[in-house]
Amino acid sequence: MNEQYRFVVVANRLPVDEILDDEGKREWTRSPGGLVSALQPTVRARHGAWIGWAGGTGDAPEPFELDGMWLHPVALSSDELDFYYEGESNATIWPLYHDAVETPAFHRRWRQAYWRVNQRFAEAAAELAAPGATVWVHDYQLQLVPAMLRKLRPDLRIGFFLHIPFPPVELFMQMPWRTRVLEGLLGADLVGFQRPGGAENFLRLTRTLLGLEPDGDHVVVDGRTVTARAFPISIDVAEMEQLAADPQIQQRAKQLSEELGGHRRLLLCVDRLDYTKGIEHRLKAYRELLAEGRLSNRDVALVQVATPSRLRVAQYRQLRERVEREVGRINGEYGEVGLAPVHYLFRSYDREELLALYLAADVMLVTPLRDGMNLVAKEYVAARTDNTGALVLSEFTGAAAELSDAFLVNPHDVDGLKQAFVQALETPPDERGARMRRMRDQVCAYDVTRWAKEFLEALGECDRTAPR
Ligand code: ADQ
Repeated sequence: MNEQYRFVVVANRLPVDEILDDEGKREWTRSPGGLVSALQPTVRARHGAWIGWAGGTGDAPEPFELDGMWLHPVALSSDELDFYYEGESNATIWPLYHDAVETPAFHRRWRQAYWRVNQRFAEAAAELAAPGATVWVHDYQLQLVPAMLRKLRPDLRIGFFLHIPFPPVELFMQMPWRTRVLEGLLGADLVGFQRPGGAENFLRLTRTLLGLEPDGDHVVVDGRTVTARAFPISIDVAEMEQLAADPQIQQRAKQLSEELGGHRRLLLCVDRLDYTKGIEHRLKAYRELLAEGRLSNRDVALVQVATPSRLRVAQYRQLRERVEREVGRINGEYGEVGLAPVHYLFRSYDREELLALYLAADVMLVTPLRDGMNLVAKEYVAARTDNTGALVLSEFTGAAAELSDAFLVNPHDVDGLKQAFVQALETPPDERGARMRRMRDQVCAYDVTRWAKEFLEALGECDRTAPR
């Protein structure tokens, strides 16, 4: 029998990126990101493994060790990439769970691929987990894994964390295979959400769909107790602060400000190019402010970093076209030579350049139509170690519950957005500083390590027997 592990993480992606060396030989580097930094010490300490897709199609690479983690790639065929990943995960579940801000598409062959791939992940976990091990399953691509895994291995302690919002009952009911998803999640001992509202929606559904009787934060199903609670995810604060203190990054931030014209104030937006992020509403508000003369391209510049994302999905390609047309329109109508009102950067950045942008930004605009948490907002706050800067934040992000000192907005209200942009720029430095200090206290007190620790402690404490 192969080696088994006391702690297993199951996520759609492995925490690595493939690079080819000069001779075309494959190498792996750890992908940056809070989740990996939070989980790696735990994986290591518990002699653990991580199961996930490595990125390509066809046969999966052989399992390997990296930075103290045992990484176990799961294969996807190119049809499965189309149907399980781009179809069911990103064109059905993603829009539905984000308030259906884009219309979800429902196709039987997509969901069949989703079932098949979830079964593959569950089987890999069943094989790798030691007797009585803890398995932590992540996110909307793998909602059936908890029940599938429990069937194979009832001895395991299974946790599930959903990184995106869990929708209200009325929306969830649109899913043609809604009962199966719910039962899939109920295979876990602990189901974690970003916000208490997600846990409430989930527990309410167990009553509506399955006739169960949720009680407080748990529900009894098939003689087992399943707990549902909120664990708001956070960021690696120490990493942010360390980068913010780096003289080279500070120098780069100065250089960025000078390149924008020195005195011009910088409004920064950093999003994956996704229709949930409210990019179009934000650009419209900015265009109207320029049109009305309330802002001028001589005094401000907006930098929109748009990370390429899911470009094989039609809705994402169309969004890209609309955003790029709007940026062209704004620059065409309100720009001058050397003074573009919008700087649009369609690419990924390393952490250093992102940090330099955070340090250079006078105001950060984070205005999604719906977002499970939004780590960009927390990263910006963590990076502002001198308590300068201002955050405009959508009420519809998970982060808004913790960052109530931001300039909170309803992103559907264009006049409200305009008001908030101007207010964030014009509020006196004292008040901006006080707001930032309170937000920093909040983010620093609850970082991603604490998030992981609290989830795993709660999972360890789950009493899995039904109350008598
Ligand atoms: P995302 O929707 O991807 O995450 P977010 O939480 O903002 O959104 O995380 C994005 C991450 O990517 C941040 O760490 C950011 O720094 C980084 N990033 C963005 N643009 C980049 C660029 N151009 N170059 C390099 N890095 C970039 C999902 C959910 C969120 C939830 C997270 C974590 O949608 O609601 O907060 O998972 O649970």
